[in-house]
Amino acid sequence: MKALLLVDIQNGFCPGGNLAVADGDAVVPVANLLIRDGGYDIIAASQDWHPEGHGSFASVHPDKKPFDMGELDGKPQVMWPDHCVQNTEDAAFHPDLDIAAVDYIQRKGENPEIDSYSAFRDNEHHAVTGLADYLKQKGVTTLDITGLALDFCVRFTAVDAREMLPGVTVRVILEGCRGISEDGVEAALAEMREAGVELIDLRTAIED
Ligand code: VGL
Ligand code: ZN
Repeated sequence: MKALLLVDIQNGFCPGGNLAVADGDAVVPVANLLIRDGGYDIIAASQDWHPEGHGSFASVHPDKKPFDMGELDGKPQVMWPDHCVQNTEDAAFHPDLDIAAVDYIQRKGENPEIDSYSAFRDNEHHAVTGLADYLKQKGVTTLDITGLALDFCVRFTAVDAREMLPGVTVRVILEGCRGISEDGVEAALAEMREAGVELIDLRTAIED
């Protein structure tokens, strides 16, 4: 069983969004091509879904501005601009993404006290989402991951997939990802490789 997981392909991470990733919308046609031609049995998508005043927002920390380092729940935390607030346009999937083809949507980041880059669990590993159980129950053997942002949510999701889905081949399709910072992307690629994540191109994803 081959599954595709589309990470946070939302307006907020695309040009014009509140936490825009450079060229973020370039991942949309790649995702749509994978949906159409990738031969996937299952297609899942994650959606960053924060309540107003989420603790990761710089705006709730009087001494912080966006992209400063701060603390959340006593742990180091990047202070983000307000983004992907529940039921806003910023949190909606990109309008060109073929969302009708998606079988399962995993929302995350709903707890105001803790951030959740990974679609599988929060950053402190206190609570898991339903995604791992869903994929296990479907008998997934290969999980291909792509989306935004490569150095945050794609990275944490792919590393967690290796840990939480033993025996599953986990691959990240790089053409379908864009990152927030160059250094972050370098570190993310190294960490994913170290964790046994395969970094592949679009052609490989479609052909096998
Ligand atoms: C993300 C930062 C904050 C992401 C989500 O989707 O990569 N990054 N929230
Ligand atoms: Zn977020």
